[in-house]
Amino acid sequence: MSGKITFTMIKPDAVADGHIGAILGKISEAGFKIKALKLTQLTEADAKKFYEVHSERPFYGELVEFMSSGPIVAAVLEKDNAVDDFRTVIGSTNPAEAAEGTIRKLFARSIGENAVHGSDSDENALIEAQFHFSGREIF
Ligand code: 3AN
Repeated sequence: MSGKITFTMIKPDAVADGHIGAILGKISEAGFKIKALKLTQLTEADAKKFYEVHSERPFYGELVEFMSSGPIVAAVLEKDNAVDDFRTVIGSTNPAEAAEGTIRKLFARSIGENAVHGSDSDENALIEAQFHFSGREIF
């Protein structure tokens, strides 16, 4: 699967704001195939582990609290060049700086509550997919 998959979450802000359908639509229109999908909620411990690489950053506590504050949609997506192409589709971390038409420009509330997660490398895409899904949940 390496090079062809990425992992995403529709974050609690976008789920609460009713954007699940619209975001999945943008993902499909951009040519990604859904390999795994679920509505779920991270515990505080899950969010701490998932974002461990950011544990020294000043926003870590806020990020963990936000990401465990409500339901999310987790998904594994497949496409050639999936990681980079998906980061283009979601846009910059800060929605104020995100390109027109990107998911964050359209749906994010702020830099912290920024609608979607996208893996930053092929290696992390696999780790993140396996964090959320068992083998029998990925098709
Ligand atoms: P990206 O999600 O675009 O890869 P990262 O990996 O730098 O961005 O940050 C991970 C997450 O941390 C972001 N999606 C966002 O929710 C949060 N975050 C990043 N920078 C900030 C910030 N300056 N203030 C608050 N939250 C932030």
